[in-house]
Amino acid sequence: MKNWKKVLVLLPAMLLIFSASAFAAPPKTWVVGFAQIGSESEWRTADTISVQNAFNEDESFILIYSDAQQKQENQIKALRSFIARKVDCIVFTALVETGYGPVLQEAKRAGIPVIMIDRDVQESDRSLRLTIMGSNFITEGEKAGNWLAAYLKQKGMDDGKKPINIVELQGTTGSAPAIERKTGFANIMKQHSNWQLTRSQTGNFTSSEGKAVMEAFLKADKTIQVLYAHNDQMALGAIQAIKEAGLKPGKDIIIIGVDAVKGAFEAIVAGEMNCTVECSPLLGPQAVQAVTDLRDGKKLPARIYTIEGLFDETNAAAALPSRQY
Ligand code: GYE
Repeated sequence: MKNWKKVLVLLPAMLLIFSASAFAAPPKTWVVGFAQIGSESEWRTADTISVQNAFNEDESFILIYSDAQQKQENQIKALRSFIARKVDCIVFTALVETGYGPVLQEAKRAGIPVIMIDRDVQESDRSLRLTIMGSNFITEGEKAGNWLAAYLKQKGMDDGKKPINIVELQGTTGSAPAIERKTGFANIMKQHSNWQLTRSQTGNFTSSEGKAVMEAFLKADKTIQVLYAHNDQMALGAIQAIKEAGLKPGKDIIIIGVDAVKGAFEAIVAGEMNCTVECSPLLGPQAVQAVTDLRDGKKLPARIYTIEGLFDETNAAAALPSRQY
Protein backbone atom coordinates (compact mmCIF):
# COMPACT_ATOMS: atom_id res chain seq x y z
CA MET A 1 0.00 0.00 0.00
CA LYS A 2 2.77 2.32 1.06
CA ASN A 3 4.63 1.62 -2.19
CA TRP A 4 1.60 2.56 -4.23
CA LYS A 5 1.45 5.86 -2.48
CA LYS A 6 5.11 6.48 -3.25
CA VAL A 7 4.52 5.77 -6.94
CA LEU A 8 1.58 8.14 -6.99
CA VAL A 9 3.64 10.87 -5.37
CA LEU A 10 6.62 10.32 -7.65
CA LEU A 11 4.62 9.93 -10.86
CA PRO A 12 4.42 13.61 -11.82
CA ALA A 13 8.16 14.03 -11.24
CA MET A 14 8.92 10.91 -13.32
CA LEU A 15 6.72 12.14 -16.15
CA LEU A 16 8.42 15.51 -16.05
CA ILE A 17 11.91 13.98 -16.28
CA PHE A 18 10.81 11.64 -19.07
CA SER A 19 9.25 14.37 -21.17
CA ALA A 20 12.15 16.73 -20.55
CA SER A 21 14.68 14.17 -21.78
CA ALA A 22 12.53 12.99 -24.69
CA PHE A 23 11.89 16.50 -25.94
CA ALA A 24 15.09 18.17 -24.68
CA ALA A 25 15.93 21.18 -26.82
CA PRO A 26 18.99 20.65 -29.04
CA PRO A 27 22.04 22.63 -27.89
CA LYS A 28 21.94 26.26 -28.93
CA THR A 29 24.04 26.83 -32.05
CA TRP A 30 27.22 28.64 -31.16
CA VAL A 31 29.28 30.73 -33.53
CA VAL A 32 32.98 30.29 -32.76
CA GLY A 33 35.73 32.51 -34.17
CA PHE A 34 39.12 30.81 -34.60
CA ALA A 35 42.07 33.22 -34.85
CA GLN A 36 44.89 31.07 -36.22
CA ILE A 37 48.49 32.21 -36.82
CA GLY A 38 49.12 31.08 -40.40
CA SER A 39 50.57 28.00 -42.06
CA GLU A 40 54.28 28.12 -41.32
CA SER A 41 54.79 24.40 -40.73
CA GLU A 42 53.40 20.88 -41.21
CA TRP A 43 52.45 21.10 -37.54
CA ARG A 44 50.35 24.22 -38.09
CA THR A 45 48.53 22.69 -41.06
CA ALA A 46 47.66 19.59 -39.03
CA ASP A 47 46.47 21.80 -36.17
CA THR A 48 44.23 23.93 -38.42
CA ILE A 49 42.67 20.86 -40.04
CA SER A 50 42.08 19.22 -36.65
CA VAL A 51 40.26 22.28 -35.27
CA GLN A 52 38.23 22.87 -38.45
CA ASN A 53 37.16 19.22 -38.74
CA ALA A 54 36.22 18.91 -35.08
CA PHE A 55 33.95 21.99 -35.14
CA ASN A 56 32.52 21.31 -38.59
CA GLU A 57 31.57 17.74 -37.64
CA ASP A 58 29.41 19.08 -34.80
CA GLU A 59 26.26 20.66 -36.23
CA SER A 60 25.74 22.79 -33.16
CA PHE A 61 28.77 24.93 -34.07
CA ILE A 62 29.51 27.38 -36.85
CA LEU A 63 33.24 28.03 -37.13
CA ILE A 64 34.64 31.24 -38.60
CA TYR A 65 38.29 30.70 -39.45
CA SER A 66 40.87 33.43 -39.80
CA ASP A 67 44.43 32.90 -41.09
CA ALA A 68 46.66 35.80 -39.97
CA GLN A 69 49.50 34.87 -42.32
CA GLN A 70 52.04 35.19 -39.54
CA LYS A 71 51.18 38.81 -38.76
CA GLN A 72 50.11 40.01 -35.33
CA GLU A 73 48.19 42.98 -36.73
CA ASN A 74 46.08 40.60 -38.83
CA GLN A 75 45.29 38.58 -35.72
CA ILE A 76 44.20 41.70 -33.83
CA LYS A 77 41.98 42.69 -36.77
CA ALA A 78 40.44 39.21 -36.84
CA LEU A 79 39.75 39.33 -33.10
CA ARG A 80 38.08 42.75 -33.49
CA SER A 81 35.90 41.44 -36.32
CA PHE A 82 34.85 38.46 -34.16
CA ILE A 83 33.88 40.90 -31.40
CA ALA A 84 31.94 43.08 -33.88
CA ARG A 85 30.07 39.98 -35.13
CA LYS A 86 29.23 39.10 -31.53
CA VAL A 87 30.48 35.52 -31.79
CA ASP A 88 29.66 33.26 -28.84
CA CYS A 89 33.27 32.24 -28.20
CA ILE A 90 36.77 32.93 -29.51
CA VAL A 91 39.43 30.24 -29.96
CA PHE A 92 42.79 31.96 -30.17
CA THR A 93 46.42 30.97 -30.83
CA ALA A 94 48.73 33.90 -30.14
CA LEU A 95 51.58 34.43 -32.60
CA VAL A 96 53.68 36.06 -29.85
CA GLU A 97 53.12 36.37 -26.13
CA THR A 98 52.61 40.14 -25.83
CA GLY A 99 50.60 42.95 -27.45
CA TYR A 100 47.08 41.50 -27.28
CA GLY A 101 46.06 43.05 -23.94
CA PRO A 102 43.75 45.79 -25.32
CA VAL A 103 41.88 43.54 -27.76
CA LEU A 104 41.43 40.86 -25.10
CA GLN A 105 40.00 43.55 -22.82
CA GLU A 106 37.55 44.46 -25.59
CA ALA A 107 36.43 40.81 -25.83
CA LYS A 108 36.00 40.67 -22.07
CA ARG A 109 33.93 43.87 -22.06
CA ALA A 110 31.75 42.40 -24.83
CA GLY A 111 31.25 39.28 -22.67
CA ILE A 112 32.89 36.97 -25.23
CA PRO A 113 34.87 34.12 -23.65
CA VAL A 114 38.35 33.44 -25.06
CA ILE A 115 39.93 29.99 -25.09
CA MET A 116 43.64 29.86 -25.92
CA ILE A 117 44.92 26.84 -27.78
CA ASP A 118 48.57 25.95 -28.44
CA ARG A 119 50.23 29.35 -27.69
CA ASP A 120 49.32 31.46 -24.68
CA VAL A 121 49.71 35.18 -24.04
CA GLN A 122 51.64 36.69 -21.13
CA GLU A 123 48.91 38.71 -19.47
CA SER A 124 48.99 39.17 -15.72
CA ASP A 125 45.18 39.44 -15.79
CA ARG A 126 44.31 35.74 -16.01
CA SER A 127 40.64 36.55 -16.53
CA LEU A 128 41.39 37.67 -20.10
CA ARG A 129 41.24 34.01 -21.16
CA LEU A 130 39.44 31.06 -19.67
CA THR A 131 42.02 28.38 -20.32
CA ILE A 132 45.11 27.48 -22.31
CA MET A 133 45.14 24.06 -23.89
CA GLY A 134 48.18 22.51 -25.48
CA SER A 135 51.71 21.37 -24.78
CA ASN A 136 54.19 22.08 -22.04
CA PHE A 137 56.97 23.68 -24.08
CA ILE A 138 59.43 23.84 -21.16
CA THR A 139 59.09 20.09 -20.67
CA GLU A 140 59.69 19.62 -24.41
CA GLY A 141 62.99 21.53 -24.20
CA GLU A 142 64.00 19.50 -21.16
CA LYS A 143 63.14 16.26 -22.95
CA ALA A 144 65.38 17.32 -25.86
CA GLY A 145 68.25 18.04 -23.45
CA ASN A 146 67.80 14.81 -21.50
CA TRP A 147 67.68 12.82 -24.72
CA LEU A 148 70.98 14.42 -25.81
CA ALA A 149 72.67 13.61 -22.49
CA ALA A 150 71.63 9.95 -22.73
CA TYR A 151 72.65 9.71 -26.40
CA LEU A 152 76.10 11.24 -25.88
CA LYS A 153 76.66 8.92 -22.94
CA GLN A 154 75.58 5.85 -24.88
CA LYS A 155 77.92 6.78 -27.77
CA GLY A 156 80.81 7.51 -25.37
CA MET A 157 81.02 11.04 -26.79
CA ASP A 158 80.81 13.04 -23.58
CA ASP A 159 83.52 12.73 -20.92
CA GLY A 160 82.06 15.65 -18.99
CA LYS A 161 85.15 17.76 -19.77
CA LYS A 162 85.67 18.17 -23.53
CA PRO A 163 83.31 20.82 -24.88
CA ILE A 164 80.16 19.74 -26.70
CA ASN A 165 79.37 22.45 -29.26
CA ILE A 166 75.68 23.03 -29.74
CA VAL A 167 73.84 25.40 -32.07
CA GLU A 168 70.19 26.33 -31.71
CA LEU A 169 67.54 27.34 -34.23
CA GLN A 170 64.93 29.28 -32.32
CA GLY A 171 61.27 29.56 -33.24
CA THR A 172 59.44 32.83 -33.89
CA THR A 173 60.92 35.52 -31.64
CA GLY A 174 58.62 36.31 -28.73
CA SER A 175 56.39 33.25 -29.19
CA ALA A 176 55.62 30.97 -26.25
CA PRO A 177 57.15 27.82 -27.79
CA ALA A 178 60.39 29.63 -28.75
CA ILE A 179 60.82 31.16 -25.30
CA GLU A 180 59.93 28.03 -23.38
CA ARG A 181 61.70 25.44 -25.55
CA LYS A 182 64.85 27.53 -25.10
CA THR A 183 64.35 27.70 -21.34
CA GLY A 184 63.71 23.95 -21.03
CA PHE A 185 66.84 23.03 -22.97
CA ALA A 186 68.90 25.59 -21.03
CA ASN A 187 67.71 23.97 -17.78
CA ILE A 188 69.43 20.74 -18.85
CA MET A 189 72.50 22.54 -20.25
CA LYS A 190 73.10 23.93 -16.76
CA GLN A 191 73.67 20.38 -15.54
CA HIS A 192 76.49 19.87 -18.09
CA SER A 193 79.22 22.44 -17.64
CA ASN A 194 81.07 21.32 -20.81
CA TRP A 195 78.06 21.85 -23.10
CA GLN A 196 78.27 25.18 -24.82
CA LEU A 197 75.74 26.99 -26.94
CA THR A 198 77.98 28.45 -29.62
CA ARG A 199 75.26 29.95 -31.81
CA SER A 200 71.55 30.61 -31.41
CA GLN A 201 69.33 32.45 -33.87
CA THR A 202 65.71 32.48 -34.98
CA GLY A 203 64.63 30.49 -38.02
CA ASN A 204 61.01 31.62 -37.47
CA PHE A 205 59.73 28.02 -37.37
CA THR A 206 60.03 27.69 -41.17
CA SER A 207 62.07 25.33 -43.29
CA SER A 208 63.47 28.05 -45.58
CA GLU A 209 64.69 30.26 -42.72
CA GLY A 210 66.02 27.25 -40.84
CA LYS A 211 68.05 26.33 -43.89
CA ALA A 212 69.39 29.86 -44.43
CA VAL A 213 70.46 30.29 -40.81
CA MET A 214 72.11 26.87 -40.71
CA GLU A 215 74.02 27.75 -43.89
CA ALA A 216 75.38 30.83 -42.17
CA PHE A 217 76.25 28.83 -39.03
CA LEU A 218 78.15 26.25 -41.09
CA LYS A 219 80.08 28.89 -43.02
CA ALA A 220 81.24 30.57 -39.84
CA ASP A 221 81.85 27.50 -37.70
CA LYS A 222 83.38 24.08 -38.44
CA THR A 223 83.03 22.76 -34.90
CA ILE A 224 79.26 22.21 -34.68
CA GLN A 225 78.43 18.85 -33.10
CA VAL A 226 74.76 19.22 -32.22
CA LEU A 227 71.79 21.11 -33.65
CA TYR A 228 68.78 21.72 -31.43
CA ALA A 229 65.90 23.12 -33.52
CA HIS A 230 62.74 24.40 -31.86
CA ASN A 231 60.68 22.58 -34.51
CA ASP A 232 61.13 19.84 -37.08
CA GLN A 233 60.45 22.16 -40.00
CA MET A 234 63.62 24.16 -39.27
CA ALA A 235 65.56 20.94 -38.61
CA LEU A 236 64.48 19.63 -42.02
CA GLY A 237 65.63 22.86 -43.69
CA ALA A 238 68.94 22.65 -41.79
CA ILE A 239 69.43 19.05 -42.96
CA GLN A 240 69.46 20.37 -46.54
CA ALA A 241 72.06 22.99 -45.61
CA ILE A 242 74.23 20.37 -43.89
CA LYS A 243 74.09 18.11 -46.95
CA GLU A 244 74.94 20.99 -49.26
CA ALA A 245 77.95 21.75 -47.06
CA GLY A 246 79.17 18.20 -47.74
CA LEU A 247 78.43 16.87 -44.25
CA LYS A 248 76.27 13.95 -43.13
CA PRO A 249 73.25 15.10 -41.10
CA GLY A 250 72.50 12.77 -38.18
CA LYS A 251 76.10 11.53 -38.20
CA ASP A 252 78.53 14.47 -38.42
CA ILE A 253 75.99 16.63 -36.62
CA ILE A 254 73.44 15.26 -34.15
CA ILE A 255 70.02 16.73 -34.95
CA ILE A 256 67.15 17.15 -32.49
CA GLY A 257 63.78 18.67 -33.43
CA VAL A 258 60.40 19.15 -31.81
CA ASP A 259 56.87 18.29 -33.10
CA ALA A 260 57.23 14.70 -34.41
CA VAL A 261 55.78 15.46 -37.84
CA LYS A 262 55.97 12.81 -40.59
CA GLY A 263 58.93 14.54 -42.28
CA ALA A 264 60.98 14.13 -39.10
CA PHE A 265 60.07 10.45 -38.80
CA GLU A 266 61.19 9.88 -42.38
CA ALA A 267 64.46 11.71 -41.71
CA ILE A 268 65.08 9.64 -38.56
CA VAL A 269 64.34 6.39 -40.40
CA ALA A 270 66.77 7.52 -43.17
CA GLY A 271 69.44 8.16 -40.49
CA GLU A 272 69.57 11.90 -41.24
CA MET A 273 68.01 13.12 -37.99
CA ASN A 274 68.34 11.71 -34.49
CA CYS A 275 65.41 12.65 -32.33
CA THR A 276 62.11 14.51 -32.30
CA VAL A 277 60.15 15.47 -29.21
CA GLU A 278 56.44 15.03 -29.75
CA CYS A 279 54.12 18.03 -29.65
CA SER A 280 50.62 17.11 -30.74
CA PRO A 281 48.76 19.49 -33.08
CA LEU A 282 45.56 17.43 -32.85
CA LEU A 283 43.82 19.92 -30.59
CA GLY A 284 40.44 20.02 -32.36
CA PRO A 285 38.49 17.44 -30.33
CA GLN A 286 39.78 18.90 -27.05
CA ALA A 287 38.84 22.41 -28.18
CA VAL A 288 35.30 21.32 -29.09
CA GLN A 289 34.98 19.62 -25.70
CA ALA A 290 36.05 22.78 -23.90
CA VAL A 291 33.66 25.03 -25.85
CA THR A 292 30.82 22.52 -25.31
CA ASP A 293 31.52 22.45 -21.57
CA LEU A 294 31.50 26.22 -21.56
CA ARG A 295 28.14 26.33 -23.36
CA ASP A 296 26.80 23.83 -20.82
CA GLY A 297 27.79 26.21 -18.05
CA LYS A 298 30.73 24.15 -16.75
CA LYS A 299 33.88 25.75 -15.37
CA LEU A 300 37.04 25.10 -17.40
CA PRO A 301 40.37 24.27 -15.75
CA ALA A 302 42.94 27.07 -16.21
CA ARG A 303 45.38 24.77 -18.02
CA ILE A 304 44.75 21.66 -20.15
CA TYR A 305 47.95 19.82 -21.13
CA THR A 306 48.25 17.32 -23.98
CA ILE A 307 50.18 14.11 -23.29
CA GLU A 308 53.18 13.48 -25.54
CA GLY A 309 56.20 11.23 -26.16
CA LEU A 310 59.58 11.25 -27.91
CA PHE A 311 60.91 9.41 -30.96
CA ASP A 312 64.40 8.42 -32.13
CA GLU A 313 66.05 5.56 -34.06
CA THR A 314 64.79 3.06 -31.47
CA ASN A 315 61.06 3.62 -32.04
CA ALA A 316 60.46 5.94 -35.03
CA ALA A 317 60.13 3.23 -37.71
CA ALA A 318 57.57 1.24 -35.71
CA ALA A 319 55.46 4.33 -34.95
CA LEU A 320 55.55 5.90 -38.44
CA PRO A 321 52.65 3.92 -40.04
CA SER A 322 50.18 4.99 -37.37
CA ARG A 323 51.12 8.67 -37.26
CA GLN A 324 48.27 11.07 -38.06
CA TYR A 325 50.39 14.11 -38.92
O1 GYE B 1 56.12 23.52 -32.84
C1 GYE B 1 55.76 24.71 -34.82
C2 GYE B 1 54.71 25.65 -35.19
O2 GYE B 1 53.12 26.58 -31.60
C3 GYE B 1 53.69 24.42 -30.90
O3 GYE B 1 54.38 26.31 -33.99
C4 GYE B 1 53.50 25.33 -32.04
C5 GYE B 1 54.70 25.47 -32.92
C6 GYE B 1 55.18 24.17 -33.56
O4 GYE B 1 54.92 26.38 -36.29
O5 GYE B 1 56.05 23.75 -35.77
